[in-house]
Amino acid sequence: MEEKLPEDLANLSELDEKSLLEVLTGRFTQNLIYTYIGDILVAINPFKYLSIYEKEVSERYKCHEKKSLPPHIFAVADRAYQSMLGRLATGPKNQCIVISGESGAGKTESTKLLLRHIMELCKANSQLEQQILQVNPLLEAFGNAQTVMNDNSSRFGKYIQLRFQNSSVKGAKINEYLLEKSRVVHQDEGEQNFHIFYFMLAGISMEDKEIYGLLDPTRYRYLNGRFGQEDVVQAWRVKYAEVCNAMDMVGFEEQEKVDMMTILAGILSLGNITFETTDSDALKVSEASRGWLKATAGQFGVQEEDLLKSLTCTTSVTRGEAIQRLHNQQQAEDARDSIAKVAYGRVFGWIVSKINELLAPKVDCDVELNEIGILDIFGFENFAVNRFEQLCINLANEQLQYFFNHHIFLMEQKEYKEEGITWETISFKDNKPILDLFLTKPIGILSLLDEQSAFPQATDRDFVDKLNSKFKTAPNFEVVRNHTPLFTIVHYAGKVQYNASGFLEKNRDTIPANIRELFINSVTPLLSVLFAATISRTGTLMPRKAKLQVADDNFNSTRKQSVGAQFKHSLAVLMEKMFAAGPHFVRCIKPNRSKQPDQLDSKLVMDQLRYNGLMETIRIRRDGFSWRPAFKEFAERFVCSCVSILNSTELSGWKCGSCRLFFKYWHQEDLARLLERLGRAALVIQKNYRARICRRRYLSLLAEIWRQRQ
Ligand code: AOV
Ligand code: MG
Repeated sequence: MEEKLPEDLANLSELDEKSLLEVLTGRFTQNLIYTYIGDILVAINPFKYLSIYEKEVSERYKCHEKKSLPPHIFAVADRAYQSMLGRLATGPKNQCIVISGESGAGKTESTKLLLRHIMELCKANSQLEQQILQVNPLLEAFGNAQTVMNDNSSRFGKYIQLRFQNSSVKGAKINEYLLEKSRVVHQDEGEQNFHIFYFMLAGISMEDKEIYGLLDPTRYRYLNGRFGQEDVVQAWRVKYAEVCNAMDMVGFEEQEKVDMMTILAGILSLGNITFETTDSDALKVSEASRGWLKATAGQFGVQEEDLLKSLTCTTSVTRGEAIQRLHNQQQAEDARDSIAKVAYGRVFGWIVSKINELLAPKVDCDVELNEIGILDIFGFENFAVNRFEQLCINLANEQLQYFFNHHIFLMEQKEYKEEGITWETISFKDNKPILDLFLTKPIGILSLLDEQSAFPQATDRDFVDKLNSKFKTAPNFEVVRNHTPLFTIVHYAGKVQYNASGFLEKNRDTIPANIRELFINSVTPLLSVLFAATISRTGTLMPRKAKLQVADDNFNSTRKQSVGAQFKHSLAVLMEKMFAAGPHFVRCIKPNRSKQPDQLDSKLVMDQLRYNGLMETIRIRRDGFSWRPAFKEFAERFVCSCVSILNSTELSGWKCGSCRLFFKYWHQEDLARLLERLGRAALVIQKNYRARICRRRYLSLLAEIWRQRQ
């Protein structure tokens, strides 16, 4: 017989790290990857298929009582959905599900399961449901890639908002954050470019290959990774068919798909263009890559001379006069890579905006829509070399950890204090100082980076020197003495050393001035649209006049926002939205670094439990009160003097403050069930109560109903 291990860590009688780890390990070895801490779900990545996601399972988790079934990701979806419908409590209607965990911990898989279950719950009309479910494979193909930490690593962050009218889904909207464009032109050892390139090369028919001008995959400089193994290629082939299918389902037009693939082919050819200097020191495209230049021009639908010009010289306009400056070899290579990055970034942004257009709710504008948002970002990263992208990714993770801390520890304990509830304060690792280190004005890391980025002559070294002098005594910053511009930040999830080479350039994200002209004149319809219009961060395609802020537009560099500033802004907007919603938390844990099933590395898991603050979370869920309705809110829902109604039930363990009640997380469900059972009787009572019927009679009626229920 297998030992029955607790499903809810908040019920642990003995609470220490050792017993916590024992329970989780014990459950993991029995393939029980989900465990609750009260209303929070802990999920350990199994790295293998488990038969716990079948249709029958998802049926059981519909409108169920949490206690009646084992912990499950579907239960989180169910709870978010019921909360949105106001069935559990009268909190905010909009909900957000926040999934956190380091790279490879299982966030994206969890997101897909949540989405799937929510679609089941709302019995979506089949076409819209299919469209919404197809969004993920599409975005993953273009926005995910193999890294050393995760074979399907999200290289962008996304917030999926499902929009509902009452109980039925009406549409969806995606916000995307900071695609790691640099991956298009460079991948570290053991990593790959975005999936779509491999899928396309493996899956495309011979005929289409010719049409798009694609050659053997091994010939492309921009592509890392082995192509030989037939099983891998076969899997990519299947994926390519899936992507094509997803595009059809979501509603992309044939021409748009063709254009998209042609642009991708163009990016690959572009990467093969190399340069050399002639004896007379002039720069030219190397003999061997003349063919690639021609191919690229064809694929991008532009004139070969124009393409050549934008690679080999810069045109700047000073007082109405166009001045041309020839590039050196390095500058030409940088120009080539910037074109590839900007083109890919635009295609990705366009896909998102197109999805948003196609999935926008088709309802009258005065109809009230409620929302469930699911946040799936790139997890915390610590590679051998950490660059600007890792800095932004880790900042986003700090922000999420702060959101968690704020909800779980700060808000809750503040209310105990305000309302005079006897409470022994639970301390937690507050990461606010790290957030401040990044975000405060005028001397946070991002502001200093912007300041340096504004000086054309400043170098990455200057930036690090500035950091060193400003933050040498800051608690979460460590100076690194080295020839390379390095610095270390002690994040909530561990120390990360950053290499600042390229920070200024990436933060400015400039593109050669004549690139836009080049692409606007492209005969490929999609390319000219991408560069004639601007895709806003919110995902809609807008005319340039209505332009908000877009990372890679640098036609007017003085007014353009830096990548860092923009990211900071979009995080702030996201947080505002999330703070206004009812939160649900899923904490993903990675069991081992080698992506193996049935292996749990105790130290690795313990580290994650610690930095996630899970011990403290258990304590607060065990001893604390996670549901704290104000008297009015409670009375409106349960219609009466709160205390007398509660006394007439057999609920125990709740407390009464000066203007709100304090409940354990399970009380919410008990009361919701009671309310439901009251059914019609409650309606009668409610009416009578409003008619100021004798209160005593009302109470006895209620007590009667409660007794019957037992
Ligand atoms: P992540 O989203 O948290 O990393 P993923 O969700 O991509 O991590 O999970 C990584 C891999 O773990 C997946 O590709 C699956 O092979 C496996 N996996 C995760 N969850 C499950 C599950 N419930 N059942 C079976 N296999 C699972 V990153 O995006 O890198 O931060 O940026
Ligand atoms: Mg992911």
